[in-house]
Amino acid sequence: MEHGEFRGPEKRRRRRCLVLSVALFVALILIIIVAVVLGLTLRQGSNELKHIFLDRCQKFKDSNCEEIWDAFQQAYVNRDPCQVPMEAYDPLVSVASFKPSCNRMMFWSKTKDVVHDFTEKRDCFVTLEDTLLGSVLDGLTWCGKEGSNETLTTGCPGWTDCDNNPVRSFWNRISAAFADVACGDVTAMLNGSIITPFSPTSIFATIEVKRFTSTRVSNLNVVLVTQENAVTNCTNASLKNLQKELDKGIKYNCKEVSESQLEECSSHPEKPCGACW
Ligand code: DVN
Repeated sequence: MEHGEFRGPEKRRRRRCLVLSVALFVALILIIIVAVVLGLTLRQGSNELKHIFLDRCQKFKDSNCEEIWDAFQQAYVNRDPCQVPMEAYDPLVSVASFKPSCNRMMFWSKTKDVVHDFTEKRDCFVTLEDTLLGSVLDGLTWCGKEGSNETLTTGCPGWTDCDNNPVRSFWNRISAAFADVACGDVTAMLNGSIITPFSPTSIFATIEVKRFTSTRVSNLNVVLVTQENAVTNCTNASLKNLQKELDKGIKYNCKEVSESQLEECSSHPEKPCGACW
């Protein structure tokens, strides 16, 4: 066999090796680029959340925001995001405790937008979302994972994916703390456009109402927000359940108030607080 005959296959083999080596090298570079971009994105998400948290926290005078951030993080960092019970946030509630606002506390259920539209325009009521802990994370999502000290803001379990997820446990825990300081006349804005304004699975029902005690709370005033197509009224069966759930000694009353009446009242912040219903 002529020496030259080896050159053909040998040449082709070398060329194949070269192409394969270049392909592997390019693939390795791409993997490194993806890993770095992913790492930066995750870190950016974590830094962004902390920035928002501290920015909102600093609106509350005399708050040690770094200490509050550290107490917040310890609840979920380096933990399975479906194994974060509400008690994990106990140290956070300790460093950012709630102050009672007797006769001004507003609870709500299925009325998030209308209640905050109302309370923002008039300085009559305080909702959980008006407090430090209720505002720093409102509308945000976060979690951790085992083996990492990162705060993740993507790839986290959703509200219903598992009970003990970081976001739901946070809202459950601070809702409990807010209800624990409820005092005097307490108001609850409920939704008259749904069949069960007092939903048995809501935070208001499962956590907050259960913590109203007649030693502090004298009245629960339900404001049932109705629209033209009102679905229900104050005789609703679920509201009767609410009355049964209430601690004995807390007086209950309910008023149907149209959304338009609330809007009209909001546009006249000079009106006395009690004039809207
Ligand atoms: O009294 C209020 C307030 O103090 C708060 O702490 O708890 C009470 C409101 O909770 P709620 O009674 O369960 O009323 P909602 O309207 O069913 O739920 C309140 C919020 O929980 C929702 O607005 C959701 O927050 P979001 O996404 O609008 O920022 C969240 N939520 C409840 N069920 C959810 C859910 N988010 C996603 N999926 C669900 N199934």
